[in-house]
Amino acid sequence: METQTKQQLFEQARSWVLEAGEKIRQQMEQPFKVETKAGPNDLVTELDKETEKFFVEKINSTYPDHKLFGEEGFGDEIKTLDGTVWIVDPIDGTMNFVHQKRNFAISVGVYQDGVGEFGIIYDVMADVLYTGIQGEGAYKNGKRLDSLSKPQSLESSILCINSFWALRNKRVSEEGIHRLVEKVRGTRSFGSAALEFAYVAEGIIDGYLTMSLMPWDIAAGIVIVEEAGGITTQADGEPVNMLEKNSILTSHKDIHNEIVSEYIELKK
Ligand code: 2AM
Ligand code: CA
Ligand code: CA
Ligand code: CA
Repeated sequence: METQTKQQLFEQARSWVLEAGEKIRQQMEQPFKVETKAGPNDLVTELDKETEKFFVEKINSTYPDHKLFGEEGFGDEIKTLDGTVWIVDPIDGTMNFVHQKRNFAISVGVYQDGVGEFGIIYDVMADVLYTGIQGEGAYKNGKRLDSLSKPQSLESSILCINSFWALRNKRVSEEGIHRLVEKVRGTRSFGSAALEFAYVAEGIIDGYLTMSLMPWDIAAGIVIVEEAGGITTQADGEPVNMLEKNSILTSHKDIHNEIVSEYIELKK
């Protein structure tokens, strides 16, 4: 993608994200249907579906050769990342959306032949837009994010970690996670993977560790964190696969390797 084209595509994506956010803010004033998907904790609403359809229609009519890979399945069936692929989570943090009416985001990552060109994460109720364009930096409402260039230690870090870690699990040693929670300054859990990535990029949390995220949860965040100077891998330090479910550690560069090598022990 040529620079000019990438910038134009970014501007188009940004304006659609803001438009979709405005629609959500308007429509959430009216009653909307809430359903469950895989289980009682896995919610989806009419607005998740409508928002994804909004992107599908915009992209199909404007860029018919682009593909859309989205959570609610109205886009394309994606088997490879060849060409231009929009990886979209129409509402990330649906449980927050339903219960709290805040702390949810629209997440859009645009990938060219598997490489993240730009990411956009929009905190809809706060009206805060996080963006990152490959090679051009990360921004919050247009202001450059640069706090990840300062040194960081694990002792003074805040780590986002969800209650999954407090429960028994088959894949990771709880002992290492308990040591990690004792080591860091504090832990948080915001319930929106996209916002947790954005907060890492902003430097208001120092890392986010979670066992199971899909490509649409992370596509935008990975670009924004990288452009802010951070790093994202699977929890064992391996590269992320953007076509599958991944465990994720996204963080400040100074603490990433220490967490992987000294605290995360995958069970055999
Ligand atoms: P969602 O709201 O788009 O479903 C909650 O901790 C975070 O994890 C949210 O970003 C949420 O995205 C995501 N999430 C929820 N259920 C999930 C699941 N079964 N698998 C992967 N990610 C999930
Ligand atoms: Ca969901
Ligand atoms: Ca999600
Ligand atoms: Ca979602």
